[in-house]
Amino acid sequence: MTTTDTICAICTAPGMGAIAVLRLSGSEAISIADRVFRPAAGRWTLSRQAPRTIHYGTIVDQSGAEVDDVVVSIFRGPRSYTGEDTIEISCHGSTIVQRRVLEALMGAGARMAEPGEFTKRAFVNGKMDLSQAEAVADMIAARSEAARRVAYSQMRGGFSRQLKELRGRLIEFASLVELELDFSEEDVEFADRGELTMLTDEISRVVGRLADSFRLGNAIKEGVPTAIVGAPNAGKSTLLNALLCEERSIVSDIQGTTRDTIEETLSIDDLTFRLIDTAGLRKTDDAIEAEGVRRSQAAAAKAPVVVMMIDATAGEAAARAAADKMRELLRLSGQSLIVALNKSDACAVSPAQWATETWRSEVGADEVVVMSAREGVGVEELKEAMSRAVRGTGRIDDEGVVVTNARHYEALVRAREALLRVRAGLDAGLGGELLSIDIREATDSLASITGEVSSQDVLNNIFRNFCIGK
Ligand SMILES: Nc1nc2c(ncn2[C@@H]2O[C@H](COP(=O)(O)OP(=O)(O)OP(=O)(O)O)[C@@H](O)[C@H]2O)c(=O)[nH]1
Ligand SMILES: [Mg+2]
Repeated sequence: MTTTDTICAICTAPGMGAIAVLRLSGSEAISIADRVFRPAAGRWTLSRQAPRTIHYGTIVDQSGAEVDDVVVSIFRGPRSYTGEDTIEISCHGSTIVQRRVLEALMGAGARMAEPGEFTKRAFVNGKMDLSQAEAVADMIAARSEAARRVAYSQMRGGFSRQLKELRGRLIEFASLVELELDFSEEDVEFADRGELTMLTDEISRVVGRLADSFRLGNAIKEGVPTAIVGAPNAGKSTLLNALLCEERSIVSDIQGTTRDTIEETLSIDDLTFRLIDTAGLRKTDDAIEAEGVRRSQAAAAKAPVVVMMIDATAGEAAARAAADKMRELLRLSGQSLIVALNKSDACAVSPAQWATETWRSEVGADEVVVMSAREGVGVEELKEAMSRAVRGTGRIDDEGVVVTNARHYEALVRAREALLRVRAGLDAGLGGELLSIDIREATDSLASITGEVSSQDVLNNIFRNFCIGK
């Protein structure tokens, strides 16, 4: 990718909507547009028009044939998205119209943009930092209100500001420590070790909090995998249907009805859950069912939230035995476990009588919900428990910065480890040379998030995952 030629792309999704937008960016953007644009009235060129004005006219192809009536907006660098001269063309929405306009632009000298190339240019030209550029992709892909909110806050730079400030303070110390090295003969300390310890602790706390928010952030961005597991006939498929308010999964009184995992998304408040109905867990000789059981185990192992369905009609002891058996089969670790005591409508004694707080902690569940999936009783309570399982104590509000990007998370973890080494070094009274290596590693890791330090490979990798036209 060079950043000197002029690029063009269709920015809207193909074949949808009344109007589509194409974009041209680069030093020749306006003159290329002039080659294909005829004003509706008069004889003038876009090149002579003021920036940030819009103009009505016709696109003509290389042979002079009229293609469509359009509206053209003019932006001159650096006051544009990419920081370069940019033209936006709004034409009619059909795929064929869009393609003909694009062909006309390429015929006039523009090159087709690569994925993310507009945003990459914006980054290269200093219009935004790397984490903001990545947030643009998240914004486009946002599937829930929570995902939109965290992407928007990152795009506006909330995340970058905090990191830049922390990094700035660390760099000051790094320079002082490095200055000491120049005076090593004289045994001076420019960097106050007490202050450096306090700063290291403070930054570790912030970096640690950001890194810890990734679990929630990633769940918000991708949707939270939530496995519904349990013995055959516990009512798992009935629950899936009740949550979705549709007959998605086959329900029957035959054990082993569900054989393959079924996945559907569900929004609760502003979160997206990826519900996975699984095959009932039991030992079986049927090869297909056995494969289903294996898939159930795999789904539960990967899901951060597990809803364990138990048929509660046989009473307390049987429910506890079922929970124990399933925990053993699933080997859960680190997941939020919600035990749903189902079929309360058919219970002689309501499970609410025996499913106390003590019972909950004895079966090792984070939450217990008494419900009847068939009658729709307790479904709302279960949704609330699922929502709590994801949010935990972490809050996503307008101010709360949540890390949603795996690359940022890894950089934060590296920074946290380096800071721990700095702290250990300070405690051990290590010399400046050794301290400064770890301080530099921490500042470089933080800088890689905003792109102040980044390799070409990393950049290419990031922008490759964008859509074309952004
Ligand atoms: N009384 C009562 N019956 C229920 C309830 N939920 C499910 N059932 C019944 O229990 C039987 C099994 O339900 P499913 O939803 O197919 O159970 P499953 O856990 O998906 O079973 P497998 O797919 O075989 O593992 C069906 O006859 C349902 O109608 C409930 O809340 N109350
Ligand atoms: Mg089922």
